[in-house]
Amino acid sequence: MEISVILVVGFCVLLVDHGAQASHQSSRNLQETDQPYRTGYHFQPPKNWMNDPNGPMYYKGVYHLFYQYNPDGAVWGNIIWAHSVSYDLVNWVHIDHAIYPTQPSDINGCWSGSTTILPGEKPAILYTGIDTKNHQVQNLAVPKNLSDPLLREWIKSPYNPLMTPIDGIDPDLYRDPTTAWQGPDKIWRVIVGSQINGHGRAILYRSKDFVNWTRMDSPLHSSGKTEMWECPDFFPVSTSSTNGVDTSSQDKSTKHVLKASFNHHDYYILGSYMPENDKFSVETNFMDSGVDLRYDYGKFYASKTFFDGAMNRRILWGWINESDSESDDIKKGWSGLQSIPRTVLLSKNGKQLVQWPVKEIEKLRSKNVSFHDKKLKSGSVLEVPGITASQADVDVSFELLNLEDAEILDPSWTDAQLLCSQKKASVRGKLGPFGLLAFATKDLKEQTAIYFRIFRSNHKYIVLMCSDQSRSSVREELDKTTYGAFVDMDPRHENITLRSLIDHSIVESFGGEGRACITARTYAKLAIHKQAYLFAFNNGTSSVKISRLNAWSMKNAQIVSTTKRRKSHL
Ligand code: DQQ
Repeated sequence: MEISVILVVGFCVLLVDHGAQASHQSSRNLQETDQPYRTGYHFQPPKNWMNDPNGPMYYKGVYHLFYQYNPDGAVWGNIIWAHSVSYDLVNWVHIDHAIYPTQPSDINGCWSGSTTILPGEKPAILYTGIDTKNHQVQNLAVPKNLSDPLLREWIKSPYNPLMTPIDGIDPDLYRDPTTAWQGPDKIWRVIVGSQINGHGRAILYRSKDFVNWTRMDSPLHSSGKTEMWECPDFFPVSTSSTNGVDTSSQDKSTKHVLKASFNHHDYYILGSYMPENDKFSVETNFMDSGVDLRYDYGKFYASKTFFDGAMNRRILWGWINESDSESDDIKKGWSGLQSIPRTVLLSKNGKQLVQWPVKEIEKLRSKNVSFHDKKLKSGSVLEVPGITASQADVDVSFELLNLEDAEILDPSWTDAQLLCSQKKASVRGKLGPFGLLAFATKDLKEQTAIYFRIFRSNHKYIVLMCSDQSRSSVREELDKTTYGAFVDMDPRHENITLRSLIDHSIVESFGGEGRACITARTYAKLAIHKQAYLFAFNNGTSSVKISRLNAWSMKNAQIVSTTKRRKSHL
């Protein structure tokens, strides 16, 4: 029997055996009544707290996502690795938890980590354990049964912990091992996030056998301008093709990306890596020279990539935290979403990454509305009718009719987020603000605006992208931070594009074909379900044209549970 047939049968048995269809049905009913903020196609567990994505991988036809999870409540605590599997990155089955405290080296928590596929197609997880002394240490776990494509059971190494906080490492600031990579010398390398003497640092280890690890004298990289680095990620991107690159690839036409999570954001830098001496020569540094490269300029943290060999692409997952309060989360019974998985590539000019939602998500598109060549005169608000505006995918392209109308950029306006928070969607401009109003009531009392403003600076045009949550809900107590990013594009040569994935309490927006991404969490009180509308708008004095707009209602992803969990960790 073919492996795919076995898997289909296996999944079906799991689904039927445990009445998963019924549980999905009841959670959908819940969503439509008491739970306006639960999502239809973003990944969520049925209940409780979720944070970082951990160890994503593709193995024998199945995508695996592990994540930091509290099995006992909707706030952070009792952290274990929950586990879900999928054929398509869209529909998921929650299976038994993979890694939970059992050993002295993880008895107080199983924190973030990564998967490496060892030769012979053998996955291995390196993760941070919190030991009996509450110290952070690094542990190894491997699948019990490699012929089970769902990898349901994991065995911890008897040699754990493999790496410990000695020789000046602070035991509270030492965590989140990356996917390891093998050099041409067949030796494995891995980095662990830390803070030493107040500075963020990627401690480098090497190993011949994946069990005995030696710390290198020099870190892979460090920065005097940041504090603790959480969840580092280090991987190659191709400079010559749009394919993803395996973490251990020896391909020379690559650059390397180092990502670190700090200050509530995921920042990255680009450079060239030489495995011969483990030198990473960077092009720019973290928080340096005004270049502030982030995966996402809104909510997006503790992300992780993996190489998907089946589709030759690198995929990025990020944790999207809530913007409401802890007591709201306890009332909702859950907290945290995962982003839609995104493909990551180097941009054509090689200066940054570009991201795009995985193609598979498009299969959820159903009813479509489209228009072409619609002029948006100054002050216009145009409804995008006939789709489920609370659960939608929108792709729009704006043509600028009078570029010479662009306002002059004051040279002191270098902080995009600050500029957006001063020039919110309600503040009239010349070329912009124009864009979309998501989760809007008919009277626009509630609205989440994602929009652009175009400025001129000497002979260049500057494109600012904003996400303004200030009117996203009549509830006052929420965090309604406005986010912003400059989009590296020249509007003389291309239209301004925006793709937004709207899903009940989240809007993930991709500007300029994925050169700037902004994710927002919103909690409309009035604009929910059928009371939510979607509009295109132009609040600038200069007209713009929608050269094309496509919007789709999105179907629910099938995200189901198959197991009756025991009360605590299992
Ligand atoms: N979350 C994990 C840590 C990581 C942090 C704990 C980042 O391993 O540093 O849940 O969100």
